[in-house]
Amino acid sequence: MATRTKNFKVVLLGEGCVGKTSLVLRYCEDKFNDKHITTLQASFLNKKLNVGGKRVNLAIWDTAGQERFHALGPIYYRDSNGAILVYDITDEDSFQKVKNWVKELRKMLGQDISLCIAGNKIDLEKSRHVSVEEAEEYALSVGAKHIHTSAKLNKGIDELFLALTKRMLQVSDTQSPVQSTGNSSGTGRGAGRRNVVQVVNEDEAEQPQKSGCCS
Ligand code: G3D
Ligand code: MG
Repeated sequence: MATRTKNFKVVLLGEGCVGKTSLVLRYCEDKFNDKHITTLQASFLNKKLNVGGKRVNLAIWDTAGQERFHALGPIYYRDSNGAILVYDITDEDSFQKVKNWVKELRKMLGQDISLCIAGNKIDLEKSRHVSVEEAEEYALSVGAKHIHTSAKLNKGIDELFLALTKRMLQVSDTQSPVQSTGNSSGTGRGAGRRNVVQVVNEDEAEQPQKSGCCS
């Protein structure tokens, strides 16, 4: 049983337009600026990896923009083993949002959830508005790993998911075998297939959908 695949649920959280979907698509499908799904649903992609001889299957959950309507609740992140909190290094507000998400996750899920903070869009370094020192100090203070990424240039993304996976493995090693298999509802299906799950209330789904993201 020691070689059994570990299934982990990972959620991406952060303000709209910081690059969450781009990071997931780059990591799982090596694509950038692909057409995103535009329904008010969340989806997850599976990614298999091998860490120090351990087989891991990540179910990586991405929102479809509910965060823009403040319509993303515990139903999205419940049962998560790990979370990636994404901000845009050119947008100070998006970094403040990360702090709110960390507070909420710690309150709802405690220390069992592993956290990584991604400072995305480092290809736009000249327009940086969040200081590296502040971001790294903050991450350290909440027990999260901080990593700089660019979905555009494919920088830091493997490192980001690997760092999170190592942390989740550490946590699962200290738990009982039953708990260590992680969430089962979001994992174990065909790799590479997009899995779509309704996670918002019907009245929220009535709200208008912006077609472009950041304009
Ligand atoms: P979200 O899922 O967090 O809402 P998206 O964010 O992945 O939809 O990305 C929002 C916009 O940021 C997209 O631009 C996307 O191309 C851009 N983006 C994502 N990652 C990077 C990055 O690393 N560098 C740069 N320069 N841009 C990035 P559009 O124009 O399609 O809205
Ligand atoms: Mg998105």
